[in-house]
Amino acid sequence: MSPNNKHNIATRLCLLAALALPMPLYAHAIMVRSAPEQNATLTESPKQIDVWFNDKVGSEYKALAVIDSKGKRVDNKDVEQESFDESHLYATVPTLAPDTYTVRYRVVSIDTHIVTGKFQFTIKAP
Ligand SMILES: [Cu+2]
Repeated sequence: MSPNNKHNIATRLCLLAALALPMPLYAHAIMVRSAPEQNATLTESPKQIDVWFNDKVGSEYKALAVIDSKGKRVDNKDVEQESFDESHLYATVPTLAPDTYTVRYRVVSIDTHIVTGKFQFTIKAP
């Protein structure tokens, strides 16, 4: 079994444990909120993208990218973690044209697992 497979199984077991326990001691990070919200339709560009997790996440290996419908990365590559709320990451964006954008994120959970995910939002001309 490759180390990769072992990691995947460990991640699944962890996810099951997280679902089974109401308050896991070492949480597997799950995104619980974002701004813009998942699948939101906006009439003007946001100034930044925010994501919040169910627990604080590691300060290393954090990543947040905004990608337009053609696959081009458009954010300012300046992801930050809020110092007084370590569950909160944000990155700024330039003024975005009407399009559907995909936000991709990667963080390290307190339980040391790497968590990745994505969501979309749309900007429509007013
Ligand atoms: Cu985990």
